[in-house]
Amino acid sequence: MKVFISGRIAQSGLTLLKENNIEVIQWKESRQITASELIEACKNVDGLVSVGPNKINADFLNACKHLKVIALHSVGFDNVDVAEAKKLNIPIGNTHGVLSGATADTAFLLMLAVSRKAFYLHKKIIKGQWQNYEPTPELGIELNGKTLGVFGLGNIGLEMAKKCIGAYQMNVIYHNRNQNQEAEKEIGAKYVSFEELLANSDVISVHTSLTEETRNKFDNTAFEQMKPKAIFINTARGGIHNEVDLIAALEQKIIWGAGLDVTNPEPMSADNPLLNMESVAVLPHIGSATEETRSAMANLVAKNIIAGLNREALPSEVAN
Ligand code: 8YV
Repeated sequence: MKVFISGRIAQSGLTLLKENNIEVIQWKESRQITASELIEACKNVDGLVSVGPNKINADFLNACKHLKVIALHSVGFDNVDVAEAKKLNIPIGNTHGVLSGATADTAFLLMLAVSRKAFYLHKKIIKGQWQNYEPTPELGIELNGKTLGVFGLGNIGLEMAKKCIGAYQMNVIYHNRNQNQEAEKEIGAKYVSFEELLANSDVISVHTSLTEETRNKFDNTAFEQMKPKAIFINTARGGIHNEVDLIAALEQKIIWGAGLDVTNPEPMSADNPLLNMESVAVLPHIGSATEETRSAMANLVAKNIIAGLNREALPSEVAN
């Protein structure tokens, strides 16, 4: 059996595939593979490990119909036409569960960095602007006892909420498509409407999938309903916020700050005005990028491939 991997994954996953006598063909260039190159590479293989934002759309799936399984090296599956894959009987695996802690760490890191303007102040030192001691330089804001609003209380949102409760005794409210009663019981989170989430949160952290329903959800209208001291954090997908509206909201001080691990588009260009703002922190989509988590992701990807090639249920399959 042959599997194509469209990028780099941790060695543990490669080893597992090889131990199962699966031949691996890997995309090794630093640039992202193009749509036509991906089709070409997948025409004669049995499985695909999709690393990065490859479009697994109807065109791709119909050109590579004989694929027995596609394993995403991500929990997000917004690039995949899941209904078409189902029609063609190609199971789609993802890395659900194994990256929640690392991604929540990234959200927490951004929240704290924004609240103390850390990235901006770091840049000032690099520019030689730390000249003397100032008792009131660019002041931050504290998080203790504040309200965290989670948009999308699933595994990652729950981990973020737990960190905020543990570190700062934050009060947690959330908005979801469906109420998460288990999480309500576990951490005492309170379900609120989207409007209430906007109006009452000191920090809003986005942990939902990108769908037609959530695309551009945080736009001008949403930012205007937030508190003037609110911090907006997004570690989910850049498409969930409108970047032009976010820049305007920060410039006009409609909200206080923003921490982004995901942008729209990605990569963000170096001249983006967000990068020069005081209460903004941006990271290059590294939510799950730790040695431990990337190794767990590679293992799960390999297990999904092995199960799919054996026509068994995948350990982590994207539900249709
Ligand atoms: C990975 C992610 O970015 O899981 C996701 O949905 O966005 C990340 O963990 C990434 O896709 C690495 O391939």
